[in-house]
Amino acid sequence: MAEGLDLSSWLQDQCSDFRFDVGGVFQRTSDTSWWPLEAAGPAELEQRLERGGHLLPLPREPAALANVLEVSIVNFLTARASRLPGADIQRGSERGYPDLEFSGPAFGGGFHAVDVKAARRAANGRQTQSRITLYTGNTYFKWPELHWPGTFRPFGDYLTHLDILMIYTFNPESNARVEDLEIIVQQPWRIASRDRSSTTREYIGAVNSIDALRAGEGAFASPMEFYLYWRRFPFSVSPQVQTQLQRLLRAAQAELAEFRRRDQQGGAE
Ligand SMILES: [Ca+2]
Repeated sequence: MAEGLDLSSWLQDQCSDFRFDVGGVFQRTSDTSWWPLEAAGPAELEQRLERGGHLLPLPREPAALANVLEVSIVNFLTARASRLPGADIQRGSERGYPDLEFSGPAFGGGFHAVDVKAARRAANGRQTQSRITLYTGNTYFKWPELHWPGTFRPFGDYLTHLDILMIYTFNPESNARVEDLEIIVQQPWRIASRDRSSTTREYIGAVNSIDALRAGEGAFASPMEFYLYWRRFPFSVSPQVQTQLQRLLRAAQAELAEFRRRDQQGGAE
Protein backbone atom coordinates (compact mmCIF):
# COMPACT_ATOMS: atom_id res chain seq x y z
CA MET A 1 0.00 0.00 0.00
CA ALA A 2 1.22 3.50 -0.89
CA GLU A 3 2.64 5.78 1.78
CA GLY A 4 0.10 8.39 2.78
CA LEU A 5 -0.52 11.09 5.32
CA ASP A 6 -1.17 9.94 8.86
CA LEU A 7 -4.88 10.62 9.29
CA SER A 8 -4.64 11.22 13.03
CA SER A 9 -1.98 13.95 12.63
CA TRP A 10 -3.84 15.45 9.69
CA LEU A 11 -7.05 15.66 11.75
CA GLN A 12 -5.19 17.15 14.70
CA ASP A 13 -3.69 19.83 12.44
CA GLN A 14 -7.05 20.72 10.93
CA CYS A 15 -8.87 20.71 14.26
CA SER A 16 -6.35 23.16 15.73
CA ASP A 17 -7.64 25.70 13.13
CA PHE A 18 -11.29 25.03 13.93
CA ARG A 19 -13.30 27.70 15.72
CA PHE A 20 -16.88 27.13 16.75
CA ASP A 21 -18.20 30.47 15.64
CA VAL A 22 -21.94 29.91 15.76
CA GLY A 23 -23.54 32.77 17.72
CA GLY A 24 -27.12 31.54 17.85
CA VAL A 25 -30.05 30.69 15.64
CA PHE A 26 -31.03 33.32 13.08
CA GLN A 27 -34.59 34.64 12.99
CA ARG A 28 -35.53 36.72 9.92
CA THR A 29 -37.88 39.14 11.57
CA SER A 30 -39.57 39.76 14.93
CA ASP A 31 -41.71 42.30 16.80
CA THR A 32 -38.56 44.21 17.78
CA SER A 33 -36.93 44.29 14.31
CA TRP A 34 -36.17 47.64 12.70
CA TRP A 35 -34.56 48.55 9.40
CA PRO A 36 -32.19 49.16 7.83
CA LEU A 37 -29.88 46.91 9.77
CA GLU A 38 -26.35 48.25 9.73
CA ALA A 39 -23.23 47.02 11.48
CA ALA A 40 -19.56 47.92 11.15
CA GLY A 41 -18.19 44.55 12.34
CA PRO A 42 -18.99 41.17 13.91
CA ALA A 43 -19.45 42.44 17.49
CA GLU A 44 -21.79 45.22 16.43
CA LEU A 45 -23.67 42.83 14.13
CA GLU A 46 -24.28 40.42 16.99
CA GLN A 47 -25.47 43.22 19.28
CA ARG A 48 -27.71 44.62 16.57
CA LEU A 49 -29.18 41.17 15.74
CA GLU A 50 -29.86 40.54 19.39
CA ARG A 51 -31.59 43.87 19.96
CA GLY A 52 -33.64 43.39 16.79
CA GLY A 53 -34.85 39.98 17.94
CA HIS A 54 -32.99 38.13 15.18
CA LEU A 55 -30.94 35.88 17.40
CA LEU A 56 -32.24 32.87 19.30
CA PRO A 57 -30.10 30.77 21.63
CA LEU A 58 -28.78 27.37 20.52
CA PRO A 59 -30.55 24.45 22.22
CA ARG A 60 -29.68 23.59 25.83
CA GLU A 61 -30.46 19.94 25.42
CA PRO A 62 -27.08 18.09 25.31
CA ALA A 63 -27.89 15.82 22.32
CA ALA A 64 -29.31 18.71 20.27
CA LEU A 65 -26.35 20.98 21.05
CA ALA A 66 -23.93 18.10 20.34
CA ASN A 67 -25.51 17.76 16.93
CA VAL A 68 -24.88 21.44 16.12
CA LEU A 69 -21.23 21.06 17.16
CA GLU A 70 -20.84 17.86 15.14
CA VAL A 71 -22.38 19.31 11.98
CA SER A 72 -20.16 22.36 12.30
CA ILE A 73 -16.88 20.37 12.53
CA VAL A 74 -17.96 17.82 9.91
CA ASN A 75 -18.63 20.69 7.45
CA PHE A 76 -15.26 22.19 8.28
CA LEU A 77 -13.37 18.90 7.80
CA THR A 78 -15.25 18.10 4.59
CA ALA A 79 -14.16 21.48 3.17
CA ARG A 80 -10.54 20.88 4.26
CA ALA A 81 -10.49 17.37 2.76
CA SER A 82 -11.88 18.69 -0.55
CA ARG A 83 -8.72 20.81 -0.88
CA LEU A 84 -6.45 17.79 -0.38
CA PRO A 85 -5.64 15.92 -3.63
CA GLY A 86 -6.36 12.18 -3.44
CA ALA A 87 -8.53 12.42 -0.33
CA ASP A 88 -12.08 11.08 -0.42
CA ILE A 89 -14.57 11.75 2.31
CA GLN A 90 -18.08 10.42 2.84
CA ARG A 91 -20.57 11.55 5.50
CA GLY A 92 -22.42 8.93 7.48
CA SER A 93 -26.03 8.95 8.62
CA GLU A 94 -27.19 10.48 11.90
CA ARG A 95 -27.65 7.19 13.70
CA GLY A 96 -25.02 5.17 11.88
CA TYR A 97 -21.28 4.59 12.19
CA PRO A 98 -19.01 6.35 11.41
CA ASP A 99 -19.81 10.06 11.03
CA LEU A 100 -17.05 10.38 8.43
CA GLU A 101 -15.28 7.87 6.26
CA PHE A 102 -11.90 8.80 4.80
CA SER A 103 -10.27 6.96 1.92
CA GLY A 104 -8.11 7.56 -1.14
CA PRO A 105 -4.37 7.64 -1.88
CA ALA A 106 -3.81 10.79 0.24
CA PHE A 107 -4.17 8.60 3.35
CA GLY A 108 -2.40 5.58 1.89
CA GLY A 109 -5.52 3.83 0.58
CA GLY A 110 -8.03 1.70 2.48
CA PHE A 111 -10.90 2.93 4.61
CA HIS A 112 -10.70 4.95 7.82
CA ALA A 113 -13.59 5.60 10.22
CA VAL A 114 -13.82 8.93 12.04
CA ASP A 115 -16.54 9.58 14.60
CA VAL A 116 -17.32 12.88 16.31
CA LYS A 117 -18.52 13.12 19.93
CA ALA A 118 -19.37 16.23 21.89
CA ALA A 119 -19.26 16.26 25.69
CA ARG A 120 -19.95 18.81 28.38
CA ARG A 121 -17.43 19.46 31.16
CA ALA A 122 -18.62 18.54 34.63
CA ALA A 123 -18.86 21.33 37.24
CA ASN A 124 -15.41 20.35 38.59
CA GLY A 125 -13.90 21.03 35.13
CA ARG A 126 -11.81 17.84 35.23
CA GLN A 127 -14.31 15.30 33.94
CA THR A 128 -16.97 15.00 31.28
CA GLN A 129 -20.45 15.34 32.74
CA SER A 130 -21.36 11.89 31.46
CA ARG A 131 -19.31 9.17 29.79
CA ILE A 132 -18.76 9.64 26.07
CA THR A 133 -20.24 6.80 24.01
CA LEU A 134 -17.58 5.14 21.86
CA TYR A 135 -19.66 2.54 20.03
CA THR A 136 -23.00 0.80 20.11
CA GLY A 137 -21.90 -2.56 21.49
CA ASN A 138 -24.42 -5.13 20.28
CA THR A 139 -24.51 -4.60 16.49
CA TYR A 140 -21.73 -3.61 14.05
CA PHE A 141 -19.12 -3.67 16.82
CA LYS A 142 -19.99 -7.15 18.08
CA TRP A 143 -20.35 -8.60 14.55
CA PRO A 144 -17.53 -6.86 12.64
CA GLU A 145 -17.71 -9.14 9.57
CA LEU A 146 -21.35 -8.27 8.82
CA HIS A 147 -22.53 -5.21 6.94
CA TRP A 148 -25.03 -3.55 9.30
CA PRO A 149 -27.63 -0.99 8.23
CA GLY A 150 -26.48 2.60 8.83
CA THR A 151 -22.87 1.72 8.02
CA PHE A 152 -20.89 1.95 4.76
CA ARG A 153 -19.20 -1.43 5.22
CA PRO A 154 -18.42 -4.02 7.90
CA PHE A 155 -16.65 -2.56 10.95
CA GLY A 156 -13.73 -4.96 10.42
CA ASP A 157 -12.97 -3.44 6.99
CA TYR A 158 -11.61 -0.24 8.56
CA LEU A 159 -7.85 0.14 8.85
CA THR A 160 -8.27 2.95 11.38
CA HIS A 161 -10.86 4.08 13.89
CA LEU A 162 -10.51 7.60 15.28
CA ASP A 163 -12.67 9.78 17.50
CA ILE A 164 -12.82 13.55 17.49
CA LEU A 165 -13.90 14.65 20.96
CA MET A 166 -15.36 18.15 21.34
CA ILE A 167 -15.26 19.05 25.03
CA TYR A 168 -16.94 22.27 26.10
CA THR A 169 -18.22 24.23 29.06
CA PHE A 170 -21.94 24.88 28.95
CA ASN A 171 -22.94 28.50 29.48
CA PRO A 172 -26.72 28.80 29.96
CA GLU A 173 -26.47 32.62 29.71
CA SER A 174 -24.98 32.86 26.22
CA ASN A 175 -26.77 32.31 22.89
CA ALA A 176 -23.83 30.21 21.73
CA ARG A 177 -24.00 28.01 24.89
CA VAL A 178 -20.54 26.61 24.12
CA GLU A 179 -17.38 27.95 25.79
CA ASP A 180 -13.75 26.85 26.06
CA LEU A 181 -14.02 24.21 23.36
CA GLU A 182 -11.18 21.69 23.41
CA ILE A 183 -10.78 19.17 20.60
CA ILE A 184 -9.05 15.85 21.18
CA VAL A 185 -8.27 13.22 18.51
CA GLN A 186 -7.86 9.69 19.88
CA GLN A 187 -8.22 6.04 18.96
CA PRO A 188 -11.34 4.75 20.74
CA TRP A 189 -9.66 1.74 22.39
CA ARG A 190 -7.15 4.07 24.08
CA ILE A 191 -9.87 6.04 25.89
CA ALA A 192 -12.26 3.19 26.63
CA SER A 193 -13.51 2.35 30.11
CA ARG A 194 -14.96 -0.96 31.31
CA ASP A 195 -18.34 0.70 31.87
CA ARG A 196 -21.32 1.35 29.69
CA SER A 197 -22.17 4.98 28.98
CA SER A 198 -25.86 4.41 29.61
CA THR A 199 -27.77 2.13 31.93
CA THR A 200 -30.57 1.73 29.40
CA ARG A 201 -28.66 1.52 26.10
CA GLU A 202 -26.05 -0.87 24.76
CA TYR A 203 -23.26 1.70 24.62
CA ILE A 204 -19.53 1.32 25.25
CA GLY A 205 -18.35 4.16 27.48
CA ALA A 206 -15.11 6.16 27.56
CA VAL A 207 -13.19 7.13 30.69
CA ASN A 208 -14.51 10.40 32.09
CA SER A 209 -11.31 12.12 33.23
CA ILE A 210 -10.44 14.81 30.66
CA ASP A 211 -6.70 14.36 31.40
CA ALA A 212 -7.05 10.64 30.60
CA LEU A 213 -8.94 11.40 27.38
CA ARG A 214 -6.23 13.85 26.34
CA ALA A 215 -3.40 11.41 27.16
CA GLY A 216 -5.18 8.34 25.76
CA GLU A 217 -5.01 6.60 29.14
CA GLY A 218 -8.05 4.36 29.18
CA ALA A 219 -8.70 1.07 30.98
CA PHE A 220 -7.06 -1.23 28.40
CA ALA A 221 -3.42 -1.99 27.63
CA SER A 222 -3.96 -3.08 24.01
CA PRO A 223 -6.62 -3.04 21.27
CA MET A 224 -6.88 -6.85 21.64
CA GLU A 225 -7.75 -6.56 25.34
CA PHE A 226 -10.35 -3.89 24.56
CA TYR A 227 -12.03 -5.86 21.75
CA LEU A 228 -12.08 -9.10 23.78
CA TYR A 229 -13.66 -7.42 26.79
CA TRP A 230 -16.35 -5.51 24.92
CA ARG A 231 -17.21 -8.24 22.40
CA ARG A 232 -17.82 -10.62 25.31
CA PHE A 233 -19.83 -8.06 27.25
CA PRO A 234 -23.37 -9.36 27.98
CA PHE A 235 -25.28 -6.62 26.19
CA SER A 236 -28.98 -7.22 25.82
CA VAL A 237 -30.23 -7.83 22.30
CA SER A 238 -33.62 -6.43 21.34
CA PRO A 239 -35.98 -8.44 19.10
CA GLN A 240 -35.28 -5.97 16.24
CA VAL A 241 -31.51 -6.42 16.55
CA GLN A 242 -31.98 -10.20 16.74
CA THR A 243 -34.07 -10.20 13.55
CA GLN A 244 -31.52 -8.00 11.77
CA LEU A 245 -28.67 -10.24 12.91
CA GLN A 246 -30.41 -13.36 11.58
CA ARG A 247 -31.05 -11.64 8.26
CA LEU A 248 -27.37 -10.65 7.96
CA LEU A 249 -26.14 -14.12 8.94
CA ARG A 250 -28.42 -15.74 6.34
CA ALA A 251 -27.13 -13.32 3.66
CA ALA A 252 -23.52 -14.10 4.66
CA GLN A 253 -24.21 -17.86 4.48
CA ALA A 254 -25.83 -17.51 1.04
CA GLU A 255 -22.82 -15.53 -0.16
CA LEU A 256 -20.43 -18.16 1.16
CA ALA A 257 -22.43 -20.95 -0.52
CA GLU A 258 -22.28 -19.00 -3.80
CA PHE A 259 -18.48 -18.62 -3.51
CA ARG A 260 -18.14 -22.38 -2.86
CA ARG A 261 -20.32 -23.21 -5.84
CA ARG A 262 -18.27 -20.96 -8.15
CA ASP A 263 -15.02 -22.28 -6.72
CA GLN A 264 -16.07 -25.89 -7.43
CA GLN A 265 -17.20 -24.96 -10.94
CA GLY A 266 -13.91 -23.15 -11.53
CA GLY A 267 -11.97 -26.19 -10.27
CA ALA A 268 -13.89 -28.54 -12.59
CA GLU A 269 -13.04 -26.56 -15.70
CA1 LIG B 1 -21.31 11.22 16.47
